[in-house]
Amino acid sequence: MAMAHAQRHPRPRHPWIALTAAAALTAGSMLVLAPQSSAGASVREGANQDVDVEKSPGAVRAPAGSPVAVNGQLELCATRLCNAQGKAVQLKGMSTHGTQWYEQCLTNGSLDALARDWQADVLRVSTYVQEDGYETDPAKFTRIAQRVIDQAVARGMYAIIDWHMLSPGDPNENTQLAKRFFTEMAKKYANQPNVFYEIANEPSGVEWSEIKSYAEEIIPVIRRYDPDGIVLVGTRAWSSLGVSEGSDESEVVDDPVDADNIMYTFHFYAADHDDAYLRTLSRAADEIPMFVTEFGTQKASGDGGNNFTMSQKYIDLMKQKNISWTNWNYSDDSRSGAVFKPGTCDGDKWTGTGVLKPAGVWIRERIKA
Ligand code: IDC
Repeated sequence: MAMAHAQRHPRPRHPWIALTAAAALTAGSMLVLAPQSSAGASVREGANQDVDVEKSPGAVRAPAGSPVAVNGQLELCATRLCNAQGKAVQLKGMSTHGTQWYEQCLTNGSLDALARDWQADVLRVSTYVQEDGYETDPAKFTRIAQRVIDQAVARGMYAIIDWHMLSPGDPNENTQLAKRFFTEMAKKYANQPNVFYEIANEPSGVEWSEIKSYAEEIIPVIRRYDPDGIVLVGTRAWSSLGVSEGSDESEVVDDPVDADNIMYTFHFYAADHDDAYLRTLSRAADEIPMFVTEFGTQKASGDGGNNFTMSQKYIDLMKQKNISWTNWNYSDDSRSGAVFKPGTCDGDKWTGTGVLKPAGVWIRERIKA
């Protein structure tokens, strides 16, 4: 699948993109040839072949020049996300909407647009647990998530496997389902360097200690099959690091999850979440690894007017501190935060700005930047 896809790519613009990731990993002197500033956004347009990417115990294929070919298996170095060469990277991309509602927005065409036109490094695939999601048909929603993740993998993007628990807000209410889901995911993706496991989208109404114990129950389930996959842990009060329930990052900093190679998530909606939230994220990122797996330029409803001024402050902070991010969401839902104009997902035109709402135009520019 990756091969077939890659053959449609244009000829390399730069001779050095033929450098394979495997060669890059072994030939230190050649590393200077590869762009090091971001997750490889500037090289992927030229991809025209697959290359080997190391992932213990073997190697997998990824399109040359793609984010995964350039950066390989990621890992944590202190509080930063680093690539296989030990260099800090910032991944930027989009989150899907709930796949129970907007699977039709996740096609070969739309994912080509995300990888090539938007030049995204990462796709977050949101499997809701409730609201007609996973709990109604685990096999079906596992199949959908794997189908979409496989398409991201074929394009050399990273993928976040998002267990989109939202209501009820206690992740422990879904522990058995979560174990089933993540066992199947970790088994399937154990040899892929592409995936992150996001084990709890947005806990709410529950103490950090409860989230932490949930994480310490789920992480070994994943690690049994995928020992070096990075796990993303939601934080208290809709992944606000506690701020939306009157707390702050100190509860996590003082009592971190007992596991390696994990990051914590922070979500914000810029028209609601102002400088107090921004400062919390900034402080936290100096102490613990942070990944913004969801944000919007509008209100927390995902709708209403965009606050691009506040959004830019977050974008600047995240760039400065190498905080990776995925924006909510890659669908044509009528709300302002869904990037496509309504009806787009019924057609086959995905590229450019004509199909986008204002938030989509704005976020595409920032992913491409
Ligand atoms: C919203 C969706 C909307 C859906 C609602 C409830 O846009 O269509 O009806 O969820 O499922 C979050 C959540 C995310 C929300 C989003 C916007 O993680 O599921 O999506 N949001 O409200 N946290 C803060 C905002």
